[in-house]
Amino acid sequence: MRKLSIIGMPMDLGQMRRGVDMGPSAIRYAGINERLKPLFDEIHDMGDIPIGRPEVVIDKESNLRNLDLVAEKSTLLAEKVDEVIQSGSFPLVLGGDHSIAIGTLAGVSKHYTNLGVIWYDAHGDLNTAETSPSGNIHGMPLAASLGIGHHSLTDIGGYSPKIKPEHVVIIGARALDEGEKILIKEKGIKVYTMHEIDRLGMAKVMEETIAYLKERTDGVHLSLDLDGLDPNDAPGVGTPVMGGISYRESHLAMEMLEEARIITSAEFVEVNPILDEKNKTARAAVELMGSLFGEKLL
Ligand code: EXY
Ligand code: MN
Ligand code: MN
Ligand code: MN
Repeated sequence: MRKLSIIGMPMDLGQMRRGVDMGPSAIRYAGINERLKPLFDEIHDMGDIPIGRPEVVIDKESNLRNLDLVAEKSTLLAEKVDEVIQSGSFPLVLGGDHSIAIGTLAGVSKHYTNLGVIWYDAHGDLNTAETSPSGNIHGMPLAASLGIGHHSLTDIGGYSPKIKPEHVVIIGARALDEGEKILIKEKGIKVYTMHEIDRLGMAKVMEETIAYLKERTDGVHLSLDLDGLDPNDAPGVGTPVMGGISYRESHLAMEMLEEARIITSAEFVEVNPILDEKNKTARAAVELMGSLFGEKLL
């Protein structure tokens, strides 16, 4: 029996552009439930984790924006995700800015010995308070999940690290800060930048990614930041970077993941309907989910 649980995480506290808190609504409006219904025996839309409208607070000691709030809300998400996995259902989390991944991974990783992660993103999200140019936590969730950064972020769920660097594959990178580049080299994180995607083609990139993770991991989380896609295909994001992965290449990537049957949890983040063109980015997210979960044309 194939069960899916959808969890909305309308959190915009990890960055400064309002509107990404409406991501889950935009994705539901784009028809996620109807689209995925034929692909599962059961779909349970669990609604949204309550975030409220808290005031922006900058942590005095670390300078991190909304540190305590992000930690508090991430804990709620981690508990919900944990519950979903325990019930034998596939957790699909809708963001929210990418800081939500801290909570998602805290809920997922305890169920695996060696959890793999595909980080589909223009960015590395490998900053810490020390290396961040912005103080925005959405630029830090991958580092935090690796156990690097402020303890309030690394210790969500009461354990750290959530993942090991050799089990991470970043796909689509084209905007990395200096500290992130150093960390990637130091930890030996596998990265397919846009250069490799152009040069090898997405099919080869995914073949290699799948083989790499199959060999090393017992489950794979897909953390898909819509800004991994080119802004022409996904304009509704807070930190767009030109020259990204195309809509077609992204479909191919999702189809290959589906064929390989390696994905055990997923999140789609950074959809900001205020910055979007007629909900194009949320619609792209839903269409990609269709491919990820096995929609077939014929
Ligand atoms: N690297 C920049 C920072 O840390 O501020 C930008 C981060 C954007 C993070 C996003 C959504 O993937
Ligand atoms: Mn990101
Ligand atoms: Mn990004
Ligand atoms: Mn196709």
